[in-house]
Amino acid sequence: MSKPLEGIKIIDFTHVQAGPACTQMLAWFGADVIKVERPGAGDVTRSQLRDIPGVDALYFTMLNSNKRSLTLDTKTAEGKEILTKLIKESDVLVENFGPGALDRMGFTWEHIRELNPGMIVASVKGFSEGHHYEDLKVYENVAQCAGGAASTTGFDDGPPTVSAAALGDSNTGMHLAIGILTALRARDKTGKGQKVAVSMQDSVLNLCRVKMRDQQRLDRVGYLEEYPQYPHGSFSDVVPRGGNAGGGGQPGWVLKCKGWETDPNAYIYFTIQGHAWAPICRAIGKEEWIDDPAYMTAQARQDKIFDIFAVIEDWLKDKTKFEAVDILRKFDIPCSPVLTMKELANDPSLRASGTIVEVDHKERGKYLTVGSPIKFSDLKVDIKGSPLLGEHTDEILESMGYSQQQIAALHERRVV
Ligand code: CAO
Repeated sequence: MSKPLEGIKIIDFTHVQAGPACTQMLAWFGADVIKVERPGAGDVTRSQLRDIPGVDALYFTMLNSNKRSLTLDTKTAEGKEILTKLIKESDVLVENFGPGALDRMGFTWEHIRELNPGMIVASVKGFSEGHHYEDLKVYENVAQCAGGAASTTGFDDGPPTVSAAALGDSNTGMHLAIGILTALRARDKTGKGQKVAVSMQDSVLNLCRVKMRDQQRLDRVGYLEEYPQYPHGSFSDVVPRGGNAGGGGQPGWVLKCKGWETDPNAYIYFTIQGHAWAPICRAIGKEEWIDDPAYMTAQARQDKIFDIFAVIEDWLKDKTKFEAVDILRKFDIPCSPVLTMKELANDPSLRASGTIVEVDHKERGKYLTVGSPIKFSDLKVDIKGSPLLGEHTDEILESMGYSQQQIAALHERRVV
């Protein structure tokens, strides 16, 4: 079956996580993604946090599946010549170098556009162009702090806290993928390429939209009723850290289950969805609360929400997180066990859906990765192992018209 992005050739100048997450997804959907790496070294994640000596680290293999690897020193004249040819025959160039690196290499947007007017040049930077921090290099947690996630995450009595979810990296990559697909659609109509730029700060902020909502509510009314600080604590003039409170109109919290004293993940997330109040009361054996004016509306419950959670925890104390959810699901209550990476890795449903997949790697053998979170009715996403450094250099150069002799000479001079 032909894949939707088949025929789209992408020069993948990305490294670490933000860029590779984007190009990996495009490769899954059929694009020919040529990862261009420095000879001898490659993407720094090949050697970061290795679990097997001398073998590409999981950090690399889990972000670079379905790609081809071309080694090329783009700072040499011959390397620039090869890159120039590649630009002429490709559709998209994706990069997440530090600010100005592509320009310093001699490939400004203007120059690339001259070489190939249909080319889409997609970039990730820490901050957007013209921003007063535009010169900064940025990693994941830096972006989470710059984008408003850290100041609003954690508990009121603790420091700003970063999330384990890659809001700065992979999230930015997903934004970039949307930008690239949009630019490809525009090119279908106009024949022209364009520059697509996504900043990590903006991408984090985009996911913190409801916190910006809360800032404006706070400015107007001086409190935020769904935060644990309300009504017993106090508010300053900035959105506080809300702990595990539900971010929407539904109060929620992480609640202890049987075994929490020894198992740090023996918890469920419990949501008190307004219209589910009666089923909640029935589920936890508190029928008398259903029609009690002191409990029957969300507003009436607000000042005793933590007392209510304490009662639910008492109900949970002889149930494991899985037993609890199995009961609560029958009452249509939005909840989930707090799942560990180990539980997720072995989850039969995730294996069956292809969200957790086992892939083969030439040197490492089998490893687990996270497959496509997007499911299609007419596309089966087939996840392949990541390429070894320079694994496809010769075949790519041959397809560009270089002879065996020329390729051997390029290897000799360490251009590839
Ligand atoms: N051949 C020759 N040179 C190459 C090359 C190749 N194939 N590929 C890269 N290079 C060179 C670049 O030209 C650049 O050289 P100069 O700085 O001399 O111009 C250098 O390698 C790469 O620089 P860099 O700034 O990208 O790398 P770094 O390790 O210093 O910084 C990072 C890493 C991630 C902080 C920076 O790339 C960055 O801020 N990127 C944008 C934001 C981003 O994506 N961050 C997320 C990363 S995931 O957490």
